[in-house]
Amino acid sequence: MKKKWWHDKIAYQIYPKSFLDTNGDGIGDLRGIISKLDYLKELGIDIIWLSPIYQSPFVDQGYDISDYYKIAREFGTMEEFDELLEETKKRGMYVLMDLVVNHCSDRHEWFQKALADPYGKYAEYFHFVKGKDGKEPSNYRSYFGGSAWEPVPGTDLYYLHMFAKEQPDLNWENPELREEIYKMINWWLDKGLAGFRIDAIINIKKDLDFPSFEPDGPDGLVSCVKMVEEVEGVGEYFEDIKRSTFEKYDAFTVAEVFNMKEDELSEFIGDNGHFSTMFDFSAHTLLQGEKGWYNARKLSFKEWRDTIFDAQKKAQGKGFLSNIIENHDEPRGASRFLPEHAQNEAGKKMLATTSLLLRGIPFIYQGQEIGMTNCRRNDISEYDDISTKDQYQEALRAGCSTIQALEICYENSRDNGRTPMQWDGGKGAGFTESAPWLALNPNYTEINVAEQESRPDSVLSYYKALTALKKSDEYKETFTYGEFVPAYEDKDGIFAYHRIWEDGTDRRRQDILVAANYGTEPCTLELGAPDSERTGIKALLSNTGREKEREEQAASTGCITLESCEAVVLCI
Ligand code: TEU
Ligand code: CA
Repeated sequence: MKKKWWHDKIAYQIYPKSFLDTNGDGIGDLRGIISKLDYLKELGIDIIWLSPIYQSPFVDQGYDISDYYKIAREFGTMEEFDELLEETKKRGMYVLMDLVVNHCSDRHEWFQKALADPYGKYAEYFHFVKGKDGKEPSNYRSYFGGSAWEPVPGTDLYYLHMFAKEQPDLNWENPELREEIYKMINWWLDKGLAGFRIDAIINIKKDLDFPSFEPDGPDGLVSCVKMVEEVEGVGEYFEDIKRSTFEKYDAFTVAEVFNMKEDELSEFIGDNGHFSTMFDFSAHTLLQGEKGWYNARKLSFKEWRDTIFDAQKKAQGKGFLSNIIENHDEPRGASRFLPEHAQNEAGKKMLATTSLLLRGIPFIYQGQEIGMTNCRRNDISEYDDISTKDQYQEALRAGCSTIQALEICYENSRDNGRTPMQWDGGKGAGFTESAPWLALNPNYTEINVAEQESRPDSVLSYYKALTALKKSDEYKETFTYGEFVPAYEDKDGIFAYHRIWEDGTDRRRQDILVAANYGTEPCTLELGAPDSERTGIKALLSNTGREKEREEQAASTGCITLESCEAVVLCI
């Protein structure tokens, strides 16, 4: 594999609205981000991905862009953005923007012009399609519920929106539209961006016949994803984008891809792939319900671990995945992936250990580094997220009580990841001095940065140790390029793997074992016969401060015992 500048980097996702408010309007802002760059640097972060900060009516929290060339007033000014870029450069850091080009906002000038002249040039920027027998052109359900078609007033046309009706889909078939988008991407890259996280990109290719499919729900509709799965040729668009933009700048791109066809991985993220990398969502999609959140599946440890292992094995030798525990669309990983008995600091550190040292680029989501958790609400009106509101109704329609439906939102809501960052234990959690745009998780009094910064055994301190280890001169090569080899797969509750690196030229070899016990009982692992060239086993990190103890045990018995919720990183 060709070496790339971003292979050994650690990334961090900022959800700007909830990061830090510096002007007292309850909304996070660019100034807030600038003021925390040293915090991120200390955490070991190289790349910062900002969820959308463009001008937007915020129907879908900025994923509905009304002007791609403007910074949302709520977040600050273009001058502040330039300052942010400059300040990150000073610190040797990189910035990614969110590229949302499957759709824009219905308030975007293009869409406004299209509505004003539904048969004119700008209508061609969207999918304006004639209805069938006075009804929608097809039976697609949008991702946020209801028909994916909305009437164009005063005509027999409908426009397509795979997400909210305020997010009309762009017509990628139109070369003029593509040129507009490329121009915009290059404009941002010229400013000095390192690249983009690319939103919902698999959806850009449509079957222009818009065929209807067998309904998959009582509403008589079928998820619009069905059309995406059936249609061929999205890769040609991806190549066109890459050649016209990213490639010229050696930009880093991380794609949000669901529903990729099996066997396309190399095409997507290989040496000459469409993108630098893409998120591994395999563990997240595993839990998705067939019908929605209300029938989301319960997690079995083994299935979860095996799914991650599978994704790792498939990517090996092909490309680099980007590994996440959570993001702004997902519940908090500490609440979702940790079994009840492990929902504590040791458990959170264990989850970090097994995730961050996988092969690939780790993306830490804001608040994950202090172990922020899901947040319970008492009424649906306390939620903001458009998808949560839809899924709540969906659960009620399926026969759930309001209490059950709220429980479902507690477990699955996208707002779980969007509650404001918990900087300290004071009023407003150090996030704001006024009322936050979305209510804080009340546990900020216990879980917050200030408390954890002052405590060497905190989750935050551990994250710092973990990123430092991953980037250390001595082990960096292995953590970056080392082969991923699963271990002790037959042991109940054990999540373990080796990272093995061999340098063909000077015959150096490093074998690092990452092992964690997600079970409730202690478990002993045999380390195998010692290698003749081995100079001794070294414990590089332990989430319970047992480095010495495990080293001695390994040296004297050839085994290590992991207590429940214990994780250890050994160089063997
Ligand atoms: O998400 C794309 C997407 O497919 C989501 O519907 C995802 O499946 C869902 O959020 C899981 O609950 C991206 C963004 O990450 C998301 O925030 C936006 O709402 C969406 O695109 C539309 O831009
Ligand atoms: Ca603000």
